Amino acid sequence: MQGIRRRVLEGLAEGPVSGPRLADRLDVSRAAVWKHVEALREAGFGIESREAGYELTAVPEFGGEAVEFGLDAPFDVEYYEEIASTNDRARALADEGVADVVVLADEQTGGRGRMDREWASPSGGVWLSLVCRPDLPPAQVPVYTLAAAVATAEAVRAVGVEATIKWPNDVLVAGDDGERKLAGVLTEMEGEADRVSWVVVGVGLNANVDAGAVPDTATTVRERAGDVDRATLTRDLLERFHELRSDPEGVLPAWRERAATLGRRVRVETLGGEVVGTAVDVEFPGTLVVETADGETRVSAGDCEHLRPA
Ligand code: BT5
Repeated sequence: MQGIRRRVLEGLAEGPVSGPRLADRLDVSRAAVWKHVEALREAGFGIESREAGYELTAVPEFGGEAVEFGLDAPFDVEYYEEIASTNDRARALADEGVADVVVLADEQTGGRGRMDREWASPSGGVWLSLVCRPDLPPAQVPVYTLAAAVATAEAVRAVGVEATIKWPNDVLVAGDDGERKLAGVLTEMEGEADRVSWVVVGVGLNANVDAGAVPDTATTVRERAGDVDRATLTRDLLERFHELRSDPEGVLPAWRERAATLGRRVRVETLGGEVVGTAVDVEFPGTLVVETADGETRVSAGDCEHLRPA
């Protein structure tokens, strides 16, 4: 949202205020205030003109403005009711040089997982991609994936879903029917040997979505806790992610606290082959330490499966 529009909205949120007074306070013309009020109405905000001035009476359910309203993190949100993939749009924005923009969609028609797997993205989810330009060497980027998984797990726990994390990027919910996937993270980057140019962190969260609209191995917030206010949930997720990224070393303790993988027997498919053993720890920037029959092995990327105890 433009800076002035955001300030007009903040002004309205404080209580009824007349157009001229708001114009004075923000040091813009009355015509500009009127223009922004109209644009906010267009975006779904209820703004009544009363004797005491403009009054904010309703906030849109979801969308860019709804998420930015009261957001305590420096992100601009670009919203789509439908898009092929928010990661693709975020990559294009990253190439243009932007930073701290979130591409958000209600529905994706070409959502992607890792290695070009399909990601089911029906209407009602939270499908978003953050464009970041961290001052990090490329080798440390995995910590962003962990940070996004922690932020997502914590945000859904706040709405009553007991989520845990499977290394490296899956947010799971355990139940009688085993562990099911509630959210996933797809991190993509571009950079040189010593410095990252951009990182796009994509998060797909099955929010107000029927369980029948996602794979059998998946679950949704709707199925576990009923529908939620997606704007509040998204804000919470973004704020937690912003806090975590500002302290990369602090991500690991938070991740360990939510990990379902540590202490479990796992099978990890890596490019170099299969690793089977007990997952004993995660090390910066996101390396899984597995105790195998032949000793300790470190895995930096791969697909992890939780096995039954031997
Ligand atoms: C992931 O991949 O878990 C990363 C998913 C990232 C999706 C977000 S949505 C916003 C942004 N824009 C994009 O285009 N992508 C990102 P991976 O670990 O490879 O898991 C993929 C597997 O999860 C699939 O092969 C299915 O088995 C399963 N799956 C597909 N859709 C799912 C869903 N909605 N919920 C849970 N599991 C799903």
